[in-house]
Amino acid sequence: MIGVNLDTVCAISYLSVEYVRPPPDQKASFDMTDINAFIDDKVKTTDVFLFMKGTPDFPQCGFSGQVVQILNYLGIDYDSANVLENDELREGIKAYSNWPTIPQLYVKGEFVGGADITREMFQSGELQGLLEGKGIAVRQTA
Ligand SMILES: N[C@@H](CCC(=O)N[C@@H](CS)C(=O)NCC(=O)O)C(=O)O
Repeated sequence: MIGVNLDTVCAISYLSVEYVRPPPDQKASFDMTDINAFIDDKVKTTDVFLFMKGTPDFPQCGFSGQVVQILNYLGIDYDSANVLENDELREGIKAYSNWPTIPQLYVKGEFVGGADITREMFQSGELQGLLEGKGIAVRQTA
């Protein structure tokens, strides 16, 4: 099988998203004047929150899809926000975490990491330990 670079997958899926994105007047809006407050509220009131490209049912980037797969495999209850729907959110989450890329996974208000960190923590069992340590039920262990 020919190896596929995930950056390329992400770039391709991103381009297709841009292509189908509705014109600005139809663009979805979070209706939030203070994006920082919105992010702060989401990560502090939801046990597990994922900022991603696309949705859990339809990830629009390979990296976001990887984190979704891990969370689903572990049977975690989580909520998510699609940064492709809102440029303020897309930039705001990077500033909030001081982390330059998406996806971004939060557990009980704590930034865990992006796709690489989440995957490494999952493979080592550290992610399961972190979740269980915070009282979050994990269905599967690696
Ligand atoms: N190595 C990163 C991969 C994620 C990544 O590189 N994301 C890029 C491309 S999808 C990104 O968010 N770029 C900034 C942006 O699109 O706003 C991780 O572990 O999460």
